[in-house]
Amino acid sequence: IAELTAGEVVVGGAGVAGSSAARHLLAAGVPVVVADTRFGAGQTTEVPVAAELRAAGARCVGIDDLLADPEWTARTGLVVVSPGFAPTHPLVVAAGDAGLPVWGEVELAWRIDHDGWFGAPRTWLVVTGTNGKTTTTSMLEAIVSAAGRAAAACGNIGLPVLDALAAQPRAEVLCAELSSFQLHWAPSIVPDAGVVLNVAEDHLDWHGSFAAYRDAKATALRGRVGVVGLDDAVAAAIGTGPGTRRVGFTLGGPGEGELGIDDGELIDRAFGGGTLLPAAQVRPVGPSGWSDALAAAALALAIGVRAESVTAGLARFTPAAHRGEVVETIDGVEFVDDSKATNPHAARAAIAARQRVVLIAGGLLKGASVDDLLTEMRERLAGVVAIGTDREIILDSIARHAPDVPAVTVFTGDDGAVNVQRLIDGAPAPVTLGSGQSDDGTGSADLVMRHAVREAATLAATANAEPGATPVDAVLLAPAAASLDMFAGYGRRGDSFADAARLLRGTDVSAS
Ligand code: UMA
Repeated sequence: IAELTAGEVVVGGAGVAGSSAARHLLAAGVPVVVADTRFGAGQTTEVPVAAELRAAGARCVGIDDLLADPEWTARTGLVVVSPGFAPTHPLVVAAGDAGLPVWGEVELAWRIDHDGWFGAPRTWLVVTGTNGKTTTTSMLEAIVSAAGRAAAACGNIGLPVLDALAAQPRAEVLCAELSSFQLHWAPSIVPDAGVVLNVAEDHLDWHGSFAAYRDAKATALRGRVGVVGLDDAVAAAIGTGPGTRRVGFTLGGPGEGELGIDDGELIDRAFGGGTLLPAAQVRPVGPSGWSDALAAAALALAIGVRAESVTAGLARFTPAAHRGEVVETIDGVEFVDDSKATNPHAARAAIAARQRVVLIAGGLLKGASVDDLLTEMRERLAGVVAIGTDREIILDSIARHAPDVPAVTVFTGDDGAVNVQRLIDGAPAPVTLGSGQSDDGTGSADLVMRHAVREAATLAATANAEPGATPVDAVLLAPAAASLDMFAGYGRRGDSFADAARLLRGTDVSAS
């Protein structure tokens, strides 16, 4: 690979993707410089991975320190960036100005795979879309494995693609969940088959525009088979090239060349598979689970997996945590952890799977709007509890688009105390219900979550006390936002919700 012998390789970011790239390059004897903000001069905390990378032969530098060195581009043959690096990142801009190639870890993995570093090239199946990627990828891995072929779920799901390539025993089929970031930085990849599940507003701050975000996702459809979600207007409108067989899937009855649902059964009318399995057997329950199952089935069938294996793989599949898990049930109300719903589109799907909910939302909206979510889901909302950095944006949107939905906000004040405020339609200012500090050492994020869950339970109980109203079946954590303002990740946020829900058991939440 010429780019690896043209000088040093600068790896941008020492997170999951960057450290994996650095490790594999170092193992192959390529000189590597790892640049990360956390390695900068004046940064006091020693990053554990730096010691490991240094021991393997890497030079670890701060990004500003690297950019301040006028010689760096002359020494460098290639820049490998982590998915978090946007095209506007100073490292990327400087590399571009110097005419250096910029690859992501997935591009590097593709080149390495096709250069035969780890044996014959694998079969690449790519799953992308705004929502449902992880579930679809996991279902796909289950189906391919059920067919007796060694499969590895990798990419955005957590295992870097390079690590999946290097792993023993060898995986023949890569089930790669790729985010728009990863696809943007992987311009060469041509998967055997790929799917765009759906495309809704997300990561606009990174891509700069919706069109750029959509176009990044569209590259998943460059292979022999390109699968699109027909029920999503944006995905359905993405074109495929002349060499690509286009296959659609829908929750409705499938036309010729499509997969869909007829009479409660998942049906394949594209690859000759016929009836696959009853929708009622698919986990997770509900329309988004069926869509994901159809997409996974299409990709597997596209590489010759037989219908029996699709049936077997889907029948034995169980969803991962934080994706619509029921963590507690109190007085007939389920407490549902969909912490993975990190954008409005995913939150919308989570709400739509229920009849009426009290929603806990908020965190980092990343530039997305919740206006459509609230307008469309208004009838199903018995209340909203807003938390996190962007809670004001949510409250403002409720006031404008769903003023009849009761709203509560929970936040930590400057003094460290947790405040609970209720918005009352028409009132000039929110009513403060109470504030207080933890007396048992609970961290402020967990304390906010506890109050939020309690308030949500109270809103649910109040709504269910109203005669004749549609019953509230769930208190739903579907934040529509990223978690990093409060928690170490969506998993921690979901765990915090589950703990708070369990604490409620046996307490009286009816008083409002
Ligand atoms: N960094 C800098 N400067 C910057 C940005 C980042 O120095 O301007 C450094 C950070 O200090 C840190 C590292 O880069 O050390 C982090 O890199 P990263 O944010 O790109 O993340 P990784 O740890 O490499 O993980 C990435 C994906 N992260 C993102 O896309 C943000 C992981 O997806 C993925 O699992 C992993 O590669 C393996 O492929 C996570 C994610 O949040 C789950 N994905 C987004 C989503 O699902 O919505 C797209």
